[in-house]
Amino acid sequence: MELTLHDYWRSSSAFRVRIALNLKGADYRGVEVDLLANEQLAEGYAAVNAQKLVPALEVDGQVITQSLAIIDWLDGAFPVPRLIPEDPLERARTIALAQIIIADTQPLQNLRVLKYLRAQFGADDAAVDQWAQHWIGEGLAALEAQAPEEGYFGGTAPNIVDVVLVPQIMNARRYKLDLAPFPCLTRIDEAMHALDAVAQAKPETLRPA
Ligand SMILES: N[C@@H](CCC(=O)N[C@@H](CS)C(=O)NCC(=O)O)C(=O)O
Repeated sequence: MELTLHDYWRSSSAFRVRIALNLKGADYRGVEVDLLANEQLAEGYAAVNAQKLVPALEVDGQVITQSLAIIDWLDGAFPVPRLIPEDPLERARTIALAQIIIADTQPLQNLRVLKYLRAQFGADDAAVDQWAQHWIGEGLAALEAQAPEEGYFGGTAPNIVDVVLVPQIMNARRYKLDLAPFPCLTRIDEAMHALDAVAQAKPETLRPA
């Protein structure tokens, strides 16, 4: 099976998928879509992902978009370790937690949204930081309230919630959010960073300073 990830080193959504691919031990080839150079808006890339976003995973030429769908597919193709539980109730509860980040937090601080705030509403750096801090803080607070006191969201091993948390904490730091109110989340983030799967997927690993 040939896997090609349309990727960008600093993209938090692509970072999720890189962590999942590494946890599964799946071999893949990364192709950079440079978001700062607007390569995601090029006609050629729109043929891969009509939403003009990364990540997109090509599986033997078939494209899967949306990080949640990609991680769900990976669970089917590489069942160990499982990232989304099989049991219907556990599965629903796990996806609900992951969606706090995927659906309700990251989209509000995505590049195109922040660009629009600047271009249409004259937001400056301070206003953009305040916007990002507000929405990331809301999402992390909801997750912290449901976080385990010990171990991962997945128990003794990470699941999709732990996977999507890591890039969101990275973005929280980028927008200078105070992480003191989120002790469980920062503990999990630290544990995740000790894993080789995360170390190999990190933006700094892809693009050393
Ligand atoms: N819901 C999508 C979000 C994808 C997304 O927002 N990707 C960002 C990078 S993290 C992007 O490509 N942004 C380009 C832009 O805003 O123009 C997913 O989970 O895959």
